[in-house]
Amino acid sequence: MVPTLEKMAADLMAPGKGILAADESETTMAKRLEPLGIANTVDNARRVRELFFTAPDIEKYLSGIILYASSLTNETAEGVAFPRLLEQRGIIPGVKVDNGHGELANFPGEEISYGLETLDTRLTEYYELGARFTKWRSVVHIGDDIPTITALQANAHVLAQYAAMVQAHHMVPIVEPEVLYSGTHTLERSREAHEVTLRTLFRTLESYQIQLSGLILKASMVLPGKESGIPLHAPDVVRETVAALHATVPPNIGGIVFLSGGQTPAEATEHLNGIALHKNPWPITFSYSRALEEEALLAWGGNDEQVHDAHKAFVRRLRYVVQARSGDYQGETA
Ligand code: 5MM
Repeated sequence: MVPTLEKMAADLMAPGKGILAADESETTMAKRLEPLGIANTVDNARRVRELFFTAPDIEKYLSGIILYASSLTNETAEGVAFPRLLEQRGIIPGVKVDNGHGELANFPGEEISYGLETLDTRLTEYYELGARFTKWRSVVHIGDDIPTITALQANAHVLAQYAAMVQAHHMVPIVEPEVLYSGTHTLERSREAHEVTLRTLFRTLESYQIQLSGLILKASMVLPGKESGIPLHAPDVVRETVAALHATVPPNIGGIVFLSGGQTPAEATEHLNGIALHKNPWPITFSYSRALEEEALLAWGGNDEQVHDAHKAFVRRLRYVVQARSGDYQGETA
């Protein structure tokens, strides 16, 4: 029997687990590898993903992994396709389906995401390759007079059309309206930007008749701008993030997964733990990329002799974030 979208979303939000975002585009992969002295070749990007997907015991911590479309056809050194490997381990393969983003004409400093025109055909192809859920990211910049309502509405319409198409293909859409950490704004300004972004998005999703119980929100946390000079204070981040989400996100969505957005692994873990300690109407968990991968990539350095250390660093962080998603994180103990 084909599971319902609601059940598929619940499987991704399974207690004690979360999602790894391993969906870096070529440009983002270069930013991760080059500082470590690793060449950003197609094979090194494949090796990075093999490193994460073959780590011991990850199925205890991960319900799903988001792949980059071209990595759906990548294989391990032993010749096992990545989606097959994940399925065998009981991890649901997903795929990022936006084609990036770029300038929104007439709205300096704001961007719109791309990819709807070819999405229907690509979804058929990705499903055949093993993907069972999808993710689309749009970005929201905070500046003097931005975000504007027009840019938020334009992006919300794109996210809603994406979600409708994905549900028609019987896959769970993750909608990711990332309010960026970069900037000089205050914590209060970040909360305002989150609230207007999410309110606009959910009004639009409802008007497109999206089945909310079969949809997951990938949310950023409310943070003072990275270049603001304002230090991060965990109780403030947690309080403002919870307030913004409670004020704007309907209680009947499938769940909320958080992105790390440039926080350190420890910050992203501590903040998630604080959010989990609140009484929330939706299940919450992580869908980090950088905060899960950073320590392991540093330990690996592109050297096959360091795979064991890299796996150890990755699984250690997974253990912490899994504790945090239930409010059980006690700090960096081991
Ligand atoms: C891994 O980065 C994802 C893809 O971004 P690009 O298209 O720029 O390569 C991104 O969507 C990611 O899934 C989220 O931003 C969460 O990642 P972080 O590192 O913020 O946890």
